[in-house]
Amino acid sequence: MPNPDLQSICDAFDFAGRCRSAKRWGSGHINDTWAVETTDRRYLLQRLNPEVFPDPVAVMENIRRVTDHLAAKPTPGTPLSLVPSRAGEIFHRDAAGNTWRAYPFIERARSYDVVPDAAIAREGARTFGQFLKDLDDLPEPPLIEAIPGFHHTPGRYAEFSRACDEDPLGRAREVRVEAAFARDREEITGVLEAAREAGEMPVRVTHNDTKINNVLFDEATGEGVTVVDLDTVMPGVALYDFGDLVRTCVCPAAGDERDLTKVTVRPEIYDALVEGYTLAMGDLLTDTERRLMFFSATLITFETGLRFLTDYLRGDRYFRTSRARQNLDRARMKFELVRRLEQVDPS
Ligand code: ADP
Ligand code: GN1
Ligand code: MG
Repeated sequence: MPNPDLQSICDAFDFAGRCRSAKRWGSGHINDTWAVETTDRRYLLQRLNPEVFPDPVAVMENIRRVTDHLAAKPTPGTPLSLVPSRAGEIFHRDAAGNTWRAYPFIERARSYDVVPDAAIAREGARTFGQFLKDLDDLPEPPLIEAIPGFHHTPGRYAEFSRACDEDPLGRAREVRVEAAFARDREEITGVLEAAREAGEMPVRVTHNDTKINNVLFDEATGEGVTVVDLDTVMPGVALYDFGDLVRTCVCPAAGDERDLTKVTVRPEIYDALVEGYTLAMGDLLTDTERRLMFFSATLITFETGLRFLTDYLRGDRYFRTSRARQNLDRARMKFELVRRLEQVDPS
C-alpha cells in the first residue's frame, strides 16, 4: 500500500505523549506493522489486511475477548492489551476504510524467526501451550471464525487443485514437479479432520498461526513473555497449533530458502517442543492428540506449502512478497521439509 498518513492515524489513538517516529516492524506476511515512538513510550500499530480479513470487526471483537480473558489470568508475563482509539473504540477506521489497531509495545522482549536452541523451542512451546490452557475456560459464545476453513487441509487441497485447473497466469507448467508432489499426498489431508469428526480431538480456542515469531521472549532471561498475532484466534484443534510450531522451529533454514540442502530436521528441537507443549497442556491433550503430534507437523507443513503454491499460481495475491517467485520458493522449502519429516517420522 502507499505510505499512509501515519500522523493522523496515531492522532486517532489514545497514545501517551506526542508521536515522534514510526518505523516498519516485524517480518509478517499479512498485516502492515509499525513501531511508533511517542515522547513517552512505544506502541505497535497495525493495519489489518482487508483482503485476508474481510470482517475486521469480528477479528477485533475476538481479540478484545481474548485479551480481556488473558489479562485476568495469573500467568506470569505481559499479556497483550489493546490501546483504545480516542473515540473509545478497540480499533480506528480511516477515511479509506482501513482498520487500524494498536498495542502497547512490549519492551525488553524479542522474537525469533529461526529458533537458536532447544531451550527457546521448549519455552516457545510452553508459552503457546499455556495460551491454550488459559483460554480453555473462555465463556460462551464461541469466537467468530474470522477466516472460515483456515486449517481445513482438504479444503486447502481443493483450492490448490482449482488453482492448477484455472491456471490464470500460465504458471502451472513451471510447478509440475511440486504439483505432482502434492497430488501424491492428497490422502493425508483428511487425517486430522477425521479424528476431529470422530470426537477424538476437541475443538478449543486455538491460535492458528503459531509461527515461533509470534511469541515474545524476555531478552534477559529467555522466558516467554506473551503470545502475539491474535488475528486468527478462533475455534480449532490444538494439533494445528502444535504442528505449525514444529514447522517453524525444527528447521534451521529460512522459510524461502532456495538451497534445499539446508532444509533439515533437528530432532532435539522437536523433543523440546513436545516437552514444553505437554508440560503446559498437561492432561488437556487427548491420547489421539499425543499420538498424532509428529504427524501434525508433516500435515501443517504440507498445508502451508499448498497455500504458498496456490498463491503463486494465482499471482501472489495473499502472501506479501519482496521478490519474484518468492511464494514458489516458500512452497518448495515447505515441501522439502515435508519430505524430511516423512523420513524421520517415528510412527
Ligand atoms: P503479522 O501478522 O504481520 O505477522 P504480528 O502481529 O505478528 O504481525 O507482529 C509482527 C512482529 O512484531 C512480531 O513477530 C513481533 O516480533 C512484534 N510484535 C508484535 N506485537 C508486539 C508488541 N505488542 N510489542 C512488541 N513487539 C511486538
Ligand atoms: C501468515 O503473518 P504471518 O507471517 O504471521 C499466515 C499463516 C502462515 C504464515 C506462513 C492470517 O502468517 O497462516 O502459516 O504466514 N497468516 C494468515 O509463513 O494467513
Ligand atoms: Mg506474526
